[in-house]
Amino acid sequence: MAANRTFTMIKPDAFEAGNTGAILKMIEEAGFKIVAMKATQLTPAIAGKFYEVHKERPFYADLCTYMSSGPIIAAILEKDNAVEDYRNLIGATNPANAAEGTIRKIFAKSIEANAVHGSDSDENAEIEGSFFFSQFERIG
Ligand code: IDP
Ligand code: MG
Repeated sequence: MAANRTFTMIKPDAFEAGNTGAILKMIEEAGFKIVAMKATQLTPAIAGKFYEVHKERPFYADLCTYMSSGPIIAAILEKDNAVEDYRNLIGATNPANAAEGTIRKIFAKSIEANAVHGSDSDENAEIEGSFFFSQFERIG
């Protein structure tokens, strides 16, 4: 996956609340192109694998339960400087600390149920995008 791409999920809280369309609108209006997208639901085991880097953190078990609690949207987004620009669009992990106008400030319910995922590096964007999408499920 090229360095101008990032990976996102619309998490169960935002999907359940019917905020998928509003979040995708913000993403497109910020200049990101959707180059892969699907609706799916993670099993606890798949969520555990996706968040394996956090397995020693105290919130890991709850996070895996939460992330498998309902449907999500997974997508690959393309834009110059995609990883950094998308992290700026979504805002801080804890919505209480997120800047005004960011996706998490507007839609997140808590530090755990924080509406969206965004990759934190080009390397992880590649790993995470490939975790969800084969080369035939994405544009380019
Ligand atoms: P990020 O999603 O902003 O990159 P990470 O530190 O990578 O934040 O954490 C991954 C996810 O784990 C967060 O998006 C959130 O859902 C959850 N999380 C992070 N910190 C906490 C916490 O202190 N309590 C509960 N859940 C947390
Ligand atoms: Mg992270």
